[in-house]
Amino acid sequence: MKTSRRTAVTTLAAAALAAGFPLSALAQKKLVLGFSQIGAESEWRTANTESIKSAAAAAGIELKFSDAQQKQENQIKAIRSFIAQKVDVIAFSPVVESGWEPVLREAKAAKIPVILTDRAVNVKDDSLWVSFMGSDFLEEGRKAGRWLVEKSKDVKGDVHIVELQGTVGSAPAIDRKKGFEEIIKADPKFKIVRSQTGDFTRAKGKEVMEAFLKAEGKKINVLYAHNDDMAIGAIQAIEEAGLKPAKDITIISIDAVKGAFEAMIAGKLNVTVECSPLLGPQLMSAVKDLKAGKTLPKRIVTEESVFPMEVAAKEFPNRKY
Ligand code: GYE
Repeated sequence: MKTSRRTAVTTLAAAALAAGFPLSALAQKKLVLGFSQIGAESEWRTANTESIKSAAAAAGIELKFSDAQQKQENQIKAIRSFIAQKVDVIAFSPVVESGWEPVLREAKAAKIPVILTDRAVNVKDDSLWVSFMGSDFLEEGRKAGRWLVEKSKDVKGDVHIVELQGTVGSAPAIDRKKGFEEIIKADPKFKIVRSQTGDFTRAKGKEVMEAFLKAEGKKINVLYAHNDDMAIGAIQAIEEAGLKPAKDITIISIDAVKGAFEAMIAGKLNVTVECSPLLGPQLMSAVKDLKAGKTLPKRIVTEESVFPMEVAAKEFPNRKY
């Protein structure tokens, strides 16, 4: 005979009572969320981690948090350990897009729902994850491109652009490049003369910008950095080369972290495209909805704006990350 859900619950309650557990303990059984974070490569990431930890605490969800130090293999290990611990829900921010099928299939076989936060995966079978919440990176790249097109509308000659890409193979690096190129290709005066990864960090951003400056020198008109941290590192390299950031070289970046606002207020960064890391509250309500039997939307997109340096001082007090 099939046991109905009600009978099963009553039996569980009876067992709990017999074992000396107060019933309230059962009712209060905490939801457990396993979260695999990429690392701590940027100001954005630190704010994202903080948002997830504080939202879990506020929602009364037990968080098993694991830092992968930018390595996919560590993320896979963490997800396997969450499966072994039978957590209720797994969420993770995938460092790169590819290579997730096997571990996602293991989670599915264990009937543990997986939510993607921040970055997407590239898998053929979409049933391997239930929802993806985060920004539209393609649109962020387009916004950066549109700002540049508008800013350069009176420029007649070539506009030489150097690009600092994010982590190779990551969704934001792929899409921010694509979205930007899609817009600037409408006018052949825009030329990307160098493009290399700075791995989303300040140190790498500085190092690669030094190399760009050595190779191209004063030919560089624009720097497009896939995140603020790399732009901030590059600003140092530009100053050390005796040039004026935001004047001799126009600088565009993405994230809109506080460090970018400080750089804009100091007159060293021209514009930042917003990408919000504050995904914690949204993630916790999704976890609760899932456990209440609700179906989540497959895609939850974060709303964001563009902040040019002219509005930086006014906006700064409102910034939460
Ligand atoms: O832009 C960058 C971080 O995935 C959106 O990762 C995120 C990116 C963010 O390291 O600063």
